[in-house]
Amino acid sequence: MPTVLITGATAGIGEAAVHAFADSGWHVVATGRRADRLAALKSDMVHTLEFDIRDEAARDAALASMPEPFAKIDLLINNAGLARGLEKAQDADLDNWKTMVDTNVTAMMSITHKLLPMLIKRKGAIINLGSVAGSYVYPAGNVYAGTKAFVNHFSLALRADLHGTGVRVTSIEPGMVETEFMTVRTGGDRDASDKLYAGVHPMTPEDIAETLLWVATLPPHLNINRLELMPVNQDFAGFAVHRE
Ligand code: NDP
Ligand code: 8X3
Repeated sequence: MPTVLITGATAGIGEAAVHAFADSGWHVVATGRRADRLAALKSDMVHTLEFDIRDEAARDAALASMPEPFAKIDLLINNAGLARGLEKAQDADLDNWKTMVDTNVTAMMSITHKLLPMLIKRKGAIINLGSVAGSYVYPAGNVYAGTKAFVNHFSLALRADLHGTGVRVTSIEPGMVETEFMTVRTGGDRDASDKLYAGVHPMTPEDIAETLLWVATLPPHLNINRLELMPVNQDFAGFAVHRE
């Protein structure tokens, strides 16, 4: 069976994806920082690697330690990512901006660069977690939206470069999925998270995991380029007009 490496596997979409792929017989390499969460995922089908995705030396040491059959990656799911802060640009914390760029952009492209030779050799696949925020902006989305626009577009650019190699590339671009996303964004405010999702009937991490598995198991001649998903109760309309 093939092997998938899933970044950000300790919560939300990544964690649900670990279960979906392992339950379908895939070998899974699950990565993240929280050791206790990783320990809970470990099984015959799931090998875990603990590292901060921004730390290239730690990442490379972890990747070099992988036993067979986990060492040969067929599918990279770039899922690790976060939003920090809900302030408008003029009030935002620059450190939050840097954390988002370092994680969502720099670390994501770096692990992709690292694994590309293996993925090409194995005619594998890459699935990136972009976002609707990368296509439709909203107030206080600022740098998070910018990083996800990068992910959405980098996926298309990768696809162009990998044309002819047999490597498939997909950008998955969800709207609201109830995970730890909002709790992380607000620095631990569970109430804010509960309020955001209340009455929305948001998508679940399992909805997205099922989509990831579906994309990954399509016949090898078929490439989903990009896929945008939203809860029915979320919408992308709404140009703001300021009247003087
Ligand atoms: P969660 O906060 O629930 O999970 C985020 C995961 O990313 C965790 O496993 C976390 O692991 C990992 N992560 C964050 N920073 C680092 C780091 N520096 N090093 C290693 N791992 C890291 O969020 P979601 O499941 O919602 O988000 C997953 C992806 O989906 C993100 O890229 C997000 O932008 C995207 N997305 C989310 C949407 C949503 O509405 N929830 C919608 C659209 C896209 P740990 O803390 O253990 O390191
Ligand atoms: C997060 C999606 O709609 O909450 O990437 O901004 S949304």
